[in-house]
Amino acid sequence: MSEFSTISVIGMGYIGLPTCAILASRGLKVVGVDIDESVVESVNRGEVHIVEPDLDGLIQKVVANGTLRGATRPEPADAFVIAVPTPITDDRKPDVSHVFAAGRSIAPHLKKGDLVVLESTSPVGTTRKLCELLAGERPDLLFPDTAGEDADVLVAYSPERVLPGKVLTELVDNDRSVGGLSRRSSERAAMLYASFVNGELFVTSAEAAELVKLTENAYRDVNIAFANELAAVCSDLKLNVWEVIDLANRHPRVSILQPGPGVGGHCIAVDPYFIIDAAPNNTRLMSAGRRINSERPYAVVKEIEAVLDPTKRETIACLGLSFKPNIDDLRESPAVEVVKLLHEAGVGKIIAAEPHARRLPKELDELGIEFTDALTAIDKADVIVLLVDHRHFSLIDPEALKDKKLIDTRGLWTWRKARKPDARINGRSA
Ligand code: SAJ
Repeated sequence: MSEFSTISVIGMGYIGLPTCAILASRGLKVVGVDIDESVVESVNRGEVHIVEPDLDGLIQKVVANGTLRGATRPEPADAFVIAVPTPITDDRKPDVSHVFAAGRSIAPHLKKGDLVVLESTSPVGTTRKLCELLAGERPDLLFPDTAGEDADVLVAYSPERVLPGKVLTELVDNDRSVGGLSRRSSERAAMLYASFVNGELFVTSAEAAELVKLTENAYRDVNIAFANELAAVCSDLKLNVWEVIDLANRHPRVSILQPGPGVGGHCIAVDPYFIIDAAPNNTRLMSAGRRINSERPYAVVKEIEAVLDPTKRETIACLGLSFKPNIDDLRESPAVEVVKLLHEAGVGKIIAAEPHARRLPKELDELGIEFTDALTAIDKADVIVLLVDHRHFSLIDPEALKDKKLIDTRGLWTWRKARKPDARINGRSA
């Protein structure tokens, strides 16, 4: 099998763009394709449209040296990597229409020997359906779903599993599952990833690789739900959940995650539904986990309401809007949900602060929520609700919080920062 010379990455979002950059940095000729013209234009100027550490410098470099170029339509290549969004519909069914649209767009350019790899998080069976679609569009070529090892075009699934904020290192260092629709498909896909992955590559079936990806995120969701359930239990029993978790985690086989105002982002809060949809009668735990996590913002609002003085209209400062610490991504953010629910409840005057954003997201701006920096918000507020454990907030002087009512949904000020050195009795300091 020959080496690859040109790779086409379909979709230049949170995964596609860093993948373009890494492939191009290994000397491969990469064409990044996106239907959004503004994305293509910005990439061709050597700029990035997403926030990810070190990505800007790398994109600038590979565009300047001509190894990466953006285009709005696919062109012939030796390998096509599909990294497009797979959201859920309003009734929580997987929406794989972008995957199939990408398939239709590359079909006319396929030739004998080409590889197609799907990376998007997908319901089990999607890679096979994609292959059937390609075969339907190109009856002149043989595909592995029917021709097996005699196929002209090779098709595989290999999920991304990188953590936003650490994408460039995790793309290279993480192990990867590679699931081909034939042995040759797996081998060819593994060869592509071997060009930039230092982690191990594990070959399996496309269907197993699809479920592996969904399982990783469903596992984390259920584990966060456990921490969130424990937070509710501790609230009933008037115990500090952070202390309980901290101490339970001293057990060598216990590792409880952190509770918070809910689970956000575009992966963990979404992917379990792909499994639930496929096996509704056997996913009671995952469904319960989803419910527990989605109900968290309501619990936070109740907690806020409980500390408000009913005789006056108090000011509530909501600190942090992103879906997790130290990033600017507000997608599916439980913090935004809390602010919206508070507004709906009509209690108090709400001020929001998010050090990683220049303005409020439209959905909150339209509600007339005030937006300021954290210190101003704290200064004006009677109640302070910490929604995201940004590093920035851990630097706030505790003096500024004195005499304020605090709801610390992340345990940043009330436990992690004020870790109890006096909790040990064996003389060692914490
Ligand atoms: N969260 C908690 N408590 C915790 C950990 C997280 O409440 O102890 C919340 C976060 O605040 C956030 C949400 O969960 O709202 C998700 O954050 P995350 O950091 O756990 O994960 P993501 O969504 O940024 O990235 C996940 C990762 N998956 C796993 O760790 C299994 C990443 O590796 C995947 O590549 C990514 O989903 C994806 O694209 O699927």
